[in-house]
Amino acid sequence: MSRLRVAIQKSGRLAERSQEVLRSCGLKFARSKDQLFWYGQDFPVDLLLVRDDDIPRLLLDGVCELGIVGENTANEVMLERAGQSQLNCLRRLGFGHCRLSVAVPEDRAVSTVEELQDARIATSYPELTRHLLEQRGVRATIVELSGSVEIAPGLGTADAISDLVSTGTTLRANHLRELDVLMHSEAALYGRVNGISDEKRALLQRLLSRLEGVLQAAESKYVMLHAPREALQRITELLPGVEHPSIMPLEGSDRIAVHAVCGEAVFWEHLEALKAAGASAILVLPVEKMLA
Ligand code: PRT
Ligand code: ZN
Repeated sequence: MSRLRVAIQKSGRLAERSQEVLRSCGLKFARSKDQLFWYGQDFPVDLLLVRDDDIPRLLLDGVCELGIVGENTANEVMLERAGQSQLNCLRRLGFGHCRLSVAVPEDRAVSTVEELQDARIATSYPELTRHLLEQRGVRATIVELSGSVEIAPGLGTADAISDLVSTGTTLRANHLRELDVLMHSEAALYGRVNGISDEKRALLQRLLSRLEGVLQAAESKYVMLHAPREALQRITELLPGVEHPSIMPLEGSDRIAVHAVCGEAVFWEHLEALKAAGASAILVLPVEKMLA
């Protein structure tokens, strides 16, 4: 029987959430002693635990069918291998958010990246940085570094940097100023869709549909309330992400019960507006699983 292999980061910023998202799809794993290969117990999907930078190449080389990695890393490798077969981004996963930004020393008098024509830019993302700068008409000399990019301007080896930023603390600590964002990134599930057997493709579809359910459920809320029958249209409009709620009559009353799955976040403001439209007994419940 066919099995799928998913590569995830062994340790680091994406490791825990990657395991979590697969577990929430009902996958369970028996950990091996070397910790690099986890066998899937109830569902024929195994895990490969590796460095995040290796994930796109493992996919492209056919070692695994799926991988969870930052869009920044996937795009860097795809640009390296431009013209060859590429990866499919199957689903963004909603964690590992960051941005690839250009930063300059605080005291440097520039206000746009366009002013960095022919400057030396240090980065761990040479292809991505070159590509995104070229799109904006900026030709730069890329100084490739594998880490500690933020110290390059201080050492005099670069005029600016292009690096991942989340809170901005690292930039501030190194007296750098964020000039502009080149791209936003988050963790995503990538896959090799071509050149896999029909059996593997069917497994992949099953896993994707579970994943879609988990991610949609995480964003959804089940809302129950009572309302005057004549307010139904207004109430439906006020429920975020709802088109067709379920309606039930209430015994001995001219009011109705309305149940709906809200596909978007439900805030206090929504509840207050519902109440003002005549709703009462409003309950908001989390949704655990969903299958469309
Ligand atoms: O060992 P391995 O190679 O697997 O891990 P790694 O050290 O290369 O990667 P890791 O775990 O640091 O990051 C994995 C992925 O997390 C990245 O490819 C991004 O997709 C994502 N991510 C999200 C980040 C950040 N946020 C982030 N802030 N990756 C790195 N950083 C670094 C950044 O490079 C800078 O040094 O954090 C510093 C800036 O953070 P702030 O909060 O000070 O702005
Ligand atoms: Zn890495």
